[in-house]
Amino acid sequence: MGLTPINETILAGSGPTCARTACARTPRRAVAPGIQEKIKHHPCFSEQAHHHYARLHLAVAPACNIRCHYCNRKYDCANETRPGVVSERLTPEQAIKKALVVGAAIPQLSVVGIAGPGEPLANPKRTFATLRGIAQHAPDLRLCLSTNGLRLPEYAEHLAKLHVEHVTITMNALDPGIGSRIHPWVFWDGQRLTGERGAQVLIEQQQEGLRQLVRLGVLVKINSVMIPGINDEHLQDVNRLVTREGAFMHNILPLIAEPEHGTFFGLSGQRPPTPAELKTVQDACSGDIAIMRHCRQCRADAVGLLGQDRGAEFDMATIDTVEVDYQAARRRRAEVREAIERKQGAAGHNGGMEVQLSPWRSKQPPQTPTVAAPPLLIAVATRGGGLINEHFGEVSAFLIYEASSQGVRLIGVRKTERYRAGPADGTRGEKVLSRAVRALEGCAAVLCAKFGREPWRALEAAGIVPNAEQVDLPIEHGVAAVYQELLRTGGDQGLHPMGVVASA
Ligand code: CLF
Ligand code: SF4
Repeated sequence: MGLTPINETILAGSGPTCARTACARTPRRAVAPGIQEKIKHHPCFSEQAHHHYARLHLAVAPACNIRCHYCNRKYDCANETRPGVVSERLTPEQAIKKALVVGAAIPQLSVVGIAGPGEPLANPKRTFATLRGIAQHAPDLRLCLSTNGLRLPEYAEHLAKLHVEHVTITMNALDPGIGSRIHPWVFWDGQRLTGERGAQVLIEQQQEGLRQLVRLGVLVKINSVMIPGINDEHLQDVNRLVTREGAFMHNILPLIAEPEHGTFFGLSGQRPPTPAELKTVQDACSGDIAIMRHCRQCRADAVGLLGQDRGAEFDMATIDTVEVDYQAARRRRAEVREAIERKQGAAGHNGGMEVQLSPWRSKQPPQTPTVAAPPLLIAVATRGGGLINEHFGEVSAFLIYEASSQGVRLIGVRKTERYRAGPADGTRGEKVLSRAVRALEGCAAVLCAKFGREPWRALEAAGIVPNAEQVDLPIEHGVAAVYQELLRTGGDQGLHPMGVVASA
């Protein structure tokens, strides 16, 4: 598709042209300056930060104290990205060295988290030794922890004392009947409690842990796994409670359940939600709490920007041979942060919540739209920096943007498998390609740095416009430009709202 340059008239007339206007339109609580400071470098707690800052997960916590029907910690594969999965388990000493080495090699590193492969607070000695070591040797790195919450009330104060500023609690239910269908048992007080008894204890501990962390000034994100037919209709209740109790953000994730993962849900045929189902629940929950829409469902040993896992570069055999000048590494991280902040300042982003709805910015004053334009979904391939800069064949997850007369906003992430990964096997390639095209269902266009011939044809055949003309442009500008082009040409192509092409 040939694209005209950005049409400033349509851009300006399509909606608000500054973040302030977007905020005014979006029912969302204001972010206090102190909180802004805490989230602006955190790739999970700030949507804008995820384009620029990296996280590291240290896999020091092998044991777990509950059972989740979506988890199997035995399964590992280099291409597998989901919580609970790791290639190497680390001692606290190894983990601290890894953090220092990664922090020198990736100066965008801003957060070090412990997220498994089991439950960090079921392995308190290892977890706290690791957190203490990082705080001592690299105090500029923020500490983060992800927990099932069972032992949170016991350790909340300890976490706050160690300056763990961000904690995620996975909370899937408030109702023990629903909870027991997800968590069949919990290990509590020396015994295994099954069914609703176990779920009840878990739920009470999670809520008490949340209250304590909020009281201690720790920012809490709630992760809820959406499981159709089990807790999908219940998640709004969870959302109301965690909002009331002071959680900062709610991340509603789709269940991952493939038979080859060997999980109960994978083997029993439990289906994940469709992207539309997930978005409906996320939209219904977005009121007075930030809704996370850019989660990548990371491995418990993930390294790098959220969309660019570099774990394979940092195995312990390699790390053991590396010498690092830690002071120089820290200075370099500070320089990189300053450079990113300057860039964000120039672009008008402040790393805060307004970026959940990021209107494109026009050089022209706003004008009244002449037409009511339909919203369209547009997929983007990026490897970071907030730019359209990834090859279609290298994408492991597309960012999905909704463009409308109101602006451009990120509404989700759709995972796929890298088309160019693995052996050049025709059958595998076809399968991966058809899965990638299916992942883009409902999208009007996909913007990448480059496409191979086969993907280009497959996308066109599916009624999805491939576009490689926005390379290295900021995502929102590229999406805005393509949106206008689609509106301009859509009449000829039978383009319908939300990206469905009538002839496809
Ligand atoms: Fe890791 Fe989690 Fe901290 Fe982020 S991940 S412990 S809050 S630093 Fe982030 Fe990964 Fe989603 Fe987790 S994208 S799975 S929400
Ligand atoms: Fe797996 Fe985490 Fe659940 Fe434990 S709490 S069973 S590690 S998903």
